[in-house]
Amino acid sequence: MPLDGFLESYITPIDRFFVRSHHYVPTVDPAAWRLQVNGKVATPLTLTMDELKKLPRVELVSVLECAGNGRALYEPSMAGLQWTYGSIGNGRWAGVRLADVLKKAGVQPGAVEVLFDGADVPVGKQPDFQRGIPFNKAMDPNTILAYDMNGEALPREHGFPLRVIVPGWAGDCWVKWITRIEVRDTEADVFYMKTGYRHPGKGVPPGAAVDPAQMKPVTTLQIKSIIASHVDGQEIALAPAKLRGAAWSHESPVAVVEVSTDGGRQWRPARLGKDAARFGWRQWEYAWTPSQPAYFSVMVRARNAAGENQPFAPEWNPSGYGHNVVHVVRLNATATPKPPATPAPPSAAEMPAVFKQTCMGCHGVEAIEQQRLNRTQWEREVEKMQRWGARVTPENKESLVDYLANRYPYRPRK
Ligand SMILES: Nc1nc2c(c(=O)[nH]1)N[C@H]1C(S)=C(S)[C@@H](COP(=O)(O)O)O[C@H]1N2
Ligand SMILES: [Mo]
Repeated sequence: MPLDGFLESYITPIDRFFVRSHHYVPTVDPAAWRLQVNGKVATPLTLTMDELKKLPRVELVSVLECAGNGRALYEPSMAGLQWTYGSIGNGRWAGVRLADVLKKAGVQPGAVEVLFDGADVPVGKQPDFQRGIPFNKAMDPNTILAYDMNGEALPREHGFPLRVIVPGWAGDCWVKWITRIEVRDTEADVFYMKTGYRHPGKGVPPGAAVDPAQMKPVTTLQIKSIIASHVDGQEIALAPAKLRGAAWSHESPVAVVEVSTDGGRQWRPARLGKDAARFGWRQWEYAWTPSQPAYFSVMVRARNAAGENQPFAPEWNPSGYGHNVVHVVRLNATATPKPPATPAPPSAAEMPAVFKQTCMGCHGVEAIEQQRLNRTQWEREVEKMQRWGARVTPENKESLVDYLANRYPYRPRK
């Protein structure tokens, strides 16, 4: 979602909503679709959509944000989609309470986790996308199985016919296309719980390798805010300006949004938008006139009802999750502002055959172009892809790593 998506409307329209799918988007035949509920339950269930829709309908607004939103802002860089600000949207979701479905199946004592599996099929030897949440969060009345998004049937890309909505928690556990719900008395030993989407729960030395066993699954979002009306380095006139953006939190709603136009010395409250929902984002605005021709560091920070603030320095973690550093845009106030430069369109990449054959069968070139990896990191990625089924021969491996390291070298974010 481009920056203006934070400003245009309170609810993010479907055509602007980011999509993140690890595998191909499956086509589910609604007539043949069933939802299985099994594991530690008294009565395993197989439900049709009509049966599911007999349960009470609930509706709520919630931000959906990828845990990796802001990954591109970490240094040193790491592999993974180089999201800056846009892997987020504010949706209106409707469906049934997960708790109602679980109660219907009758949960047995000792349940600790509820695991979701979707209809998407992994490419090659990639691990299946299965992700769970603790049993308590599953029983929360705001955790829902949604069949509608923004007042229409859930679109294919967003999980048709059914996905999990876990308000306040990162996108990775909002499993799409769900076909099976498993109540468990142990934590599932699946890749996306034991290896993927784990966080050390504290800052670690930048660039450090951390054993996945020492990390915990990603859970809630972070208190966060963004300036969306202006971009870093922009020239502005010596005239009244309106700074605008959005702020969001997790289970505790946004309480205050503050703006500084002098590099963080003084902070003043922004005006909050009228639209609000416990798990939704809050739009904000702040009127400001630059006092003189100068280079201003404009910042925004939010605080939630629980008193949590945003940090000023990043807390680096191996997969680049949970980036919520105070957002700074530097604005050059001048009597003769130039409009922001439009970026040159990307040039069509020339691809050697080995690259096309081994990489492009599963994903597009964009997944590669955006990375900021050094040679060692590229080598590690190629080895990961080999484990995931990419056909890389020993002779090909070297030329592939050479090509990637030379054609797509590490570059700092400016
Ligand atoms: N079955 C399935 N569910 C999934 C995923 C996936 O790859 N497969 N991706 C997850 C991730 S990482 C995110 S951030 C959100 C993105 O949801 P969206 O594509 O509707 O924006 O879906 C989650 N649910
Ligand atoms: Mo994600």
